[in-house]
Amino acid sequence: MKYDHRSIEPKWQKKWEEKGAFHAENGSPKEKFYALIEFPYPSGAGLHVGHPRPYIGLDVVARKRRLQGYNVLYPIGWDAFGLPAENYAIKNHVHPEGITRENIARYKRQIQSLGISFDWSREIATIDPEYYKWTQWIFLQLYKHGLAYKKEMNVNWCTSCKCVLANEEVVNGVCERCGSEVVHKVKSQWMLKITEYAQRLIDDLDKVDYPERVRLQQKNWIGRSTGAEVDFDTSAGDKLKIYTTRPDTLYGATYMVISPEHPYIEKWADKLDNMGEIREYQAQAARKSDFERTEVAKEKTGVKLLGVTAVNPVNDKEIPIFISDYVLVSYGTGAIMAVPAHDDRDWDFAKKFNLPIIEVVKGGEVQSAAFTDCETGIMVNSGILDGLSVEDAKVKITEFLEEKGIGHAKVNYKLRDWVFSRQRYWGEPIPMVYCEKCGWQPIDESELPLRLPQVDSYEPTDTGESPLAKMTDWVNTTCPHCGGPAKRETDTMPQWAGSSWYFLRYMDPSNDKALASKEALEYWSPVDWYNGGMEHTTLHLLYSRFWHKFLYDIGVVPTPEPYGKRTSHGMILGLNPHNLQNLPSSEQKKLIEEHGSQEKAQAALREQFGEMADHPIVKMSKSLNNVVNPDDLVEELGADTVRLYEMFIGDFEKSAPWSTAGVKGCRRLADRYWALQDNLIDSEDIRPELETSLHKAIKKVGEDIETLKFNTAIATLMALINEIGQKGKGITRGELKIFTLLLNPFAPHITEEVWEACALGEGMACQQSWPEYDEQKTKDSTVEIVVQIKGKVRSRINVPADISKEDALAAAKADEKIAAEIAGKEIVKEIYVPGKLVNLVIK
Ligand code: ANZ
Ligand code: ZN
Repeated sequence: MKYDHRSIEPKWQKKWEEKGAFHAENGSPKEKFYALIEFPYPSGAGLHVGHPRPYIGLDVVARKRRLQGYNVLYPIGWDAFGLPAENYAIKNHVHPEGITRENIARYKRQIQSLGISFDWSREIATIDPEYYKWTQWIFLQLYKHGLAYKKEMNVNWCTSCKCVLANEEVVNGVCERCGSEVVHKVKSQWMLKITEYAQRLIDDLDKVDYPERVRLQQKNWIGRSTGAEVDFDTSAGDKLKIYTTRPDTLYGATYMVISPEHPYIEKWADKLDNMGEIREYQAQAARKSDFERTEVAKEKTGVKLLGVTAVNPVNDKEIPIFISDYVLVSYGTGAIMAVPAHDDRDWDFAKKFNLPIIEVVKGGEVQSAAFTDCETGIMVNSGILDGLSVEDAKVKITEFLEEKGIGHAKVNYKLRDWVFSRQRYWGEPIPMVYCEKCGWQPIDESELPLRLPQVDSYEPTDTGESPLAKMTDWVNTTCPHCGGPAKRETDTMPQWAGSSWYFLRYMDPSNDKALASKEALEYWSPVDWYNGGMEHTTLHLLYSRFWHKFLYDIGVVPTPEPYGKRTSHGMILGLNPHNLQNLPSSEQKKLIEEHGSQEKAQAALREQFGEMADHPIVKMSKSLNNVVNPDDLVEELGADTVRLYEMFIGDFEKSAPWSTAGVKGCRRLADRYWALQDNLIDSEDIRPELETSLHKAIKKVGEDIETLKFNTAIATLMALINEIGQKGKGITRGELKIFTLLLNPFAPHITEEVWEACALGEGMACQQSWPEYDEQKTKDSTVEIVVQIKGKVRSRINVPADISKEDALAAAKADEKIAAEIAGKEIVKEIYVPGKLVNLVIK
């Protein structure tokens, strides 16, 4: 019989769906297991082979858990609002919903063709009004609990998306999405108080099983620091409050810096003699990103305030105040005391503006460089702190400041509140209205969902108004509070809104009374295993933990954390078509000839295509035209082969380059497995010669799946099939059963077909039990021992593991090579190390 994946795969996909094989059951008495992948954003480019890697990985886990008797929930849906669809719609004059639905249909067909055991009966899309009703409902609860507020803000503005970005969406000063320049703009924005949860978001990382790198990234992003706030007197009469992590260095503070946006500048305007210069500097700073402004290496700039000075409270010295862009308005108090001897930026600034540098911690050469590695030194030039360790000095100075009423200990976080407004069309409407009399008012919950109206044009505007602002019929409404005229909010929610709670909806996807029923939430929470990309660590993963904690606080969800365990997959990479070694050999030759050498040819490519050309292997992307679409491979070699390869390609947690030759190698495993049917022995027995290998394989494959070592699990199955082949005597039904079940999570279609064709048991393979192993039987019954003569290895022999010393020595001497060497010689010493070696000393 021929292995015809083209008929087998659709056949089983249909059967599974008909039988509801992967439908999770709410409230089943079975133990539950909730596996989650980050639901896809259905982009216009369709699925490439990198996308399904995490879906297949957790599918292997989910399928194994079902075989182990769990009630498994493994759902999927669509994160379907967002800019790319909207931008495409603008360009092509179509509606974003239409093209999003088309993209969803294509993604769905592609994912289904891979036989992933998703429970399709629970499919959701964030753009469905029945779904976003609850996204809006959560927003209203946040508002009612004081966690959503509107504020005039200096925000990040992407010049190309024409839209506000959250801090997390600005990467190295450019838009995370499109790579364009990000500038600052003052706008009134809806904000969510994630900062109120900063400490709990750190603390509760101890409650969950996350990879260390994820935990660290979240902690660093939240950026807790401890220090003090100190008030400095100024000649203007106002106290200038600063935040410092090093109050111990107060005696070394020789000047102060306030951020160019600090409110005192306006307040002091009539006292300052150089307002013109200051205003010019403010304008210059506004054009820079925070990233640019705080870069250590950057040339320091600033303007000294003429007319207002400050006083260092510990020594009553008069010190100047500057404005400089390296101090951010959004962190701490927007003002610092500068300690040039022990801070790099302050040092650079002091050198440039010729300010005194006073050493206060012993150990550096502070006139030639800042001595910053000084957390453990001894204080000098510091009055009451002299001679103390830094640690003790921190305590003492804080006490001193508190006694004097001019300062106190303070914890600070880098985390900022979450900018939640987007001036775009394709998102959830924010369910708020503005009344001249009553201010911002939430709409009544009974009016949810607040549907996104149809508009004629989605063009974003340079003024920063959402396209919805033009829909006067929709915008004009009545105030829920006084009944007078009011206007709807025209900004929409960011793409991160719908994904902040979607895993809850899967638990009870068609509930119209609540986001999910209490029973469903009790039964399924928390997600047991969540796999997703590292790029979401400080975005989605943090946002959704925040929303979940809030929902926990108001009694909606039963657990403080949404996800018990998090893992992260590596990316699948493609060949860089701009790298010399990936060019067709004729072109390579031509280029090398033209430029004189391989290096020069590559340099020319770099010249043309940029730095990136030097990397032979890069992220798959449409622009590089190195994207591999799984559809052709599924058609040609089968979904099972593609699945096997995706799992075999390398360590799941690391990135790996795609290789089409590698896919074919995995097809061979499928072919050899298929061929086992030809030599089926009609016996349920496990033959002794295969027993150890089978038990070992059950153990290894099972453990490897749990630790995401899918590649070595498959390698084990490959080795086992080799061994079966070598023994050359076919396979018993009992043995084939075990092999089939071990292979099933990886290659579900072919294993179902073999299960059925060979009548290996009642029902489908996916309904069986995961095979069990006997620890005793995983131990080799024979061991290989080394035979040495005078300490040199001369041969290796196989002996029973429990062999006696006499028998081992006899077996060694009987070995052909050894027998020849010892013939006619006298053996003066015989050593046996059990299970390891025999050493014969001869004369
Ligand atoms: C005096 C000092 C002495 C400082 C010293 C550092 C070293 P982290 O640790 O990241 O929380 N700072 C405070 N507010 C700032 C702002 N709005 N913009 C830029 N820098 C600001 O950083 C806290 C330190 O960064 C503070 O401690 C302050 O400089 C500076 F040897 O105060 B330090
Ligand atoms: Zn009103």
